[in-house]
Amino acid sequence: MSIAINKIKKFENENCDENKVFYQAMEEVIYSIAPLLESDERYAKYSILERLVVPDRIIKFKVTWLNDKNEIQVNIGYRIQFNNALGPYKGGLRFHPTVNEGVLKFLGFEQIFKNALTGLPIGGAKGGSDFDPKGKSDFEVMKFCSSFMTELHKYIGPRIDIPAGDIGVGSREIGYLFGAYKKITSSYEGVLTGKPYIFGGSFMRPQATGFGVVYFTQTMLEMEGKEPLDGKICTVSGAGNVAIHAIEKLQEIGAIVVSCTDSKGTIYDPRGVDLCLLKEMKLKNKTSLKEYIKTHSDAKYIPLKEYPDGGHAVWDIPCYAAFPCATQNELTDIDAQNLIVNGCVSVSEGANMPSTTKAINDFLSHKICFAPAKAANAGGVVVSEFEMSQNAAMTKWSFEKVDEKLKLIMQQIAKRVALTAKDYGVEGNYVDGANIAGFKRVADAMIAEGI
Ligand code: NDP
Ligand code: 2IT
Repeated sequence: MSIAINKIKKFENENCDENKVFYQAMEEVIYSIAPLLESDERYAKYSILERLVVPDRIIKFKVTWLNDKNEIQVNIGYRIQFNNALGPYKGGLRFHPTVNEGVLKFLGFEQIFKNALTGLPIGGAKGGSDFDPKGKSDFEVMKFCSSFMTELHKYIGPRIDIPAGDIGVGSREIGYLFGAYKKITSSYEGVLTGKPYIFGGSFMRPQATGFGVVYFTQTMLEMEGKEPLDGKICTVSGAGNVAIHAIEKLQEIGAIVVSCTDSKGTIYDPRGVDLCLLKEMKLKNKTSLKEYIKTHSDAKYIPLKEYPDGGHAVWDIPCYAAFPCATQNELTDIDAQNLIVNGCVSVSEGANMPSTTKAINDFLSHKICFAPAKAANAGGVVVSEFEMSQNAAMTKWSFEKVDEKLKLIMQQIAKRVALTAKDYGVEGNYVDGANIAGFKRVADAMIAEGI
């Protein structure tokens, strides 16, 4: 442990406000891999940790675009290419006003280990902009994407770096980004994943992360000797791509999902969330969740600000399994305590790092089955890699084939994580299992590739 603590101290100056989430992600990995660093001196000899925590490059650029009133707007764009030891840089783009270098460093760092856990040949990256697609017209989003790509295209390529979606970036944005790339480079190639199906997208990419987190949870519960999800009450946060498809798969297997959230509040529907309505509201019309109760009088809408104790209403709902699928640090230690007291058995992270460090420690010390993001939400990037394969071979796989392969990989990740935890004396701790297994794969490739 002493080696790991020294490493943390060395990076303490990274802990300025903007870097807090990056530091949080880094600290978790360093603590988890301490036994590995102490048992195998190669990692110190080759300075693997020092090399891993610094991105290969941070690309930062200005994005100027015209709004519908013909006024010039300025945003900042980023691509952080973190590590390509295992394959070309791969990871999403986030368009959200909270995006800054620290947030993207945390997401890019996590992506390295997530991608390693898939067993597929993909490195880690993340990018995005502080641009807020909310309230923008379709033409404004199109103009922004086109300007963003004017700069980004210089740094990406199907064998170099392949961006995809994340918060605020779905198939519409990927479509506009692809169109701009094609126009600038005169080249039709699989440089982005998450494309609409009609021109190079894969079946099931929209569903992949949400379905994957459920497949992972099913395997984890079975391995841990817990009852399966059918007939059980589940809570989900978020109402975006990941949340909606997690709800869809949970309902399909017979679970009763009683919640969803957006940035303004929570819906609690004890009869089970009306998925058709949710899709209509969020995927088509982008309306507030508040509208849900207009047609569902049994459901309750709890505005975010009205929840008094610093916790989040969604984690105070009694459930068998919880699925945080909105954003980072949305589940605090207060929420963890509420879940534990209410008898929750399993927590699976669909979002990236939705649980705070304290919350994770509470779950682990109470023997809650806890599926960490970098393992549980890998389904999205897995199907992204399938999309790359299909594009490279100029072919299309069926929905069933993609689903079957996704399920298999999610089961394999869960088993690899559980086995690694056991091998390192921390049986049942999927956080340490995921960090050690992911780190080992990247680190061994880095050693083999030299400096
Ligand atoms: P979407 O943009 O589709 O949806 C995001 C959802 O989270 C919305 O309901 C949004 O509410 C809510 N949300 C966003 N920011 C906040 C915030 N600061 N506080 C409260 N709620 C918030 O994104 P995705 O569903 O794609 O992504 C959700 C999470 O899953 C993210 O952590 C992402 O990194 C992660 N992820 C996504 C993958 C993918 O394939 N898309 C793959 C793996 C992980 P509102 O609409 O009100 O803003
Ligand atoms: O966090 C993630 O894994 C993603 N946003 C998806 C990345 C990808 O390349 O599909």
